[in-house]
Amino acid sequence: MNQISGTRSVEVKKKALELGFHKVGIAAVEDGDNTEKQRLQAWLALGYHADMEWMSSPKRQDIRLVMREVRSLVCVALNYYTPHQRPEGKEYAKISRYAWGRDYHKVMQKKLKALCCWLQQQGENIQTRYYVDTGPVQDKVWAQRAGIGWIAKNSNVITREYGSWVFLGEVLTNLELQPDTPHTEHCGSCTRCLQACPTGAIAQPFVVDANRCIAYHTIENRQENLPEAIAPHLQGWVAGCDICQDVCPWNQRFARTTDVPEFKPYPGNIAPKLIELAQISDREWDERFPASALRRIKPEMLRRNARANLNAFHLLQE
Ligand code: B12
Ligand code: SF4
Ligand code: SF4
Repeated sequence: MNQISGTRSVEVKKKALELGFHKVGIAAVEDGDNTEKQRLQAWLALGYHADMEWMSSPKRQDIRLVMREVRSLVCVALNYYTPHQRPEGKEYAKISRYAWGRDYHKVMQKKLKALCCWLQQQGENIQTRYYVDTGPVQDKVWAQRAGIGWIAKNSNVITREYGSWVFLGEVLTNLELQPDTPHTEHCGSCTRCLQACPTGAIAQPFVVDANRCIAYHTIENRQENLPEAIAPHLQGWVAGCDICQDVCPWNQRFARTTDVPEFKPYPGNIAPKLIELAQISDREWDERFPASALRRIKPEMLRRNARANLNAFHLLQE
């Protein structure tokens, strides 16, 4: 049962596309190349994970500690781009595209679960486990190995067909499937993202220092106040930051509107007012963001982020 099967790989990919994933590829679990493990270790040693201690789990450096029997990963990508644009004006708060519609974990998990159920029905003793930013798995590394796209200088995976506006997930299985060729890198001599980042968070091409990243501070930082080095440079962002993706020529040329209805933005997520969010009550927060990835940003964090922007723009009436 566990022999490398080209036919089965084709069927698995066909099923993933039928379930609505926009890209699918397969990576084999092999001994040997430790490059990504070493890069993750170097990133951790520099403290670039900030307060995200969970990033140092040894499992993230060895997929077999996540699932002992794993032989292959079926990697998938789901396009979330919609053509909406944020209005100009300092009064508006900026929410990243990834969080405009329904929580991507929920959307992806439903499809990944269906893929796992189908896989398990294809033979005896087929084991599966799925993740979408939900476990100690390096989603981007596996996606690149599976040929989905390349890890770019802004550290996101870019696909030729959809740019980087894709969520990544994977199914781990004990099946030996025919692997795809890893994707090659296509940033060339471009440095637009490095130049555009307002906080210099792209410490060097391909490497993001979370301590300096607006996305980290608006989503993950739980302190009462944002650091002095970050707060004045938020440029309106209250939930994540899309600057290094917005400036990317691949995104400008190849973004395509998604066919996933759940990613249609919630009303109010494109043009919220900073002043409203700075005063949002816990109850309003709860009602306004149901089944949303924004729920990771607790009401007090959202108020803090909005206040920091108002302060930076000198719009806060004390
Ligand atoms: C931690 C994390 C963050 C942190 C740290 C970001 C980071 N770049 O690591 C913070 C909170 C800042 C963050 C922000 C965002 N995130 Co995030 N995040 C993650 C998470 C959980 C782990 C990423 C990771 O492993 N980082 C550790 C470092 C070491 O890895 P890395 O940057 O990938 O480094 C690799 C390469 O850069 C390369 N490399 C490193 N050094 C060098 C040196 C050279 C010379 C070369 C050639 C290569 C190279 O090798 C490394 C791999 O070993 C993943 C989910 C997951 N489980 O994987 C989501 C994930 C990466 N995030 C995602 C998203 C959408 C975002 C945001 C766009 C959200 C937003 N709009 O605000 C921003 C983007 C910020 C940015 N420019 O990276 C998506 C990305 C989808 C995609 N198309 O790539 C992911 C994959 C979640 C998902 N499943 O969809 N995120
Ligand atoms: S998400 Fe924003 S702050 Fe973080 S690296 Fe990209 S541009 Fe810089
Ligand atoms: S802006 Fe340029 S360097 Fe940055 S990710 Fe896009 S292509 Fe690569």
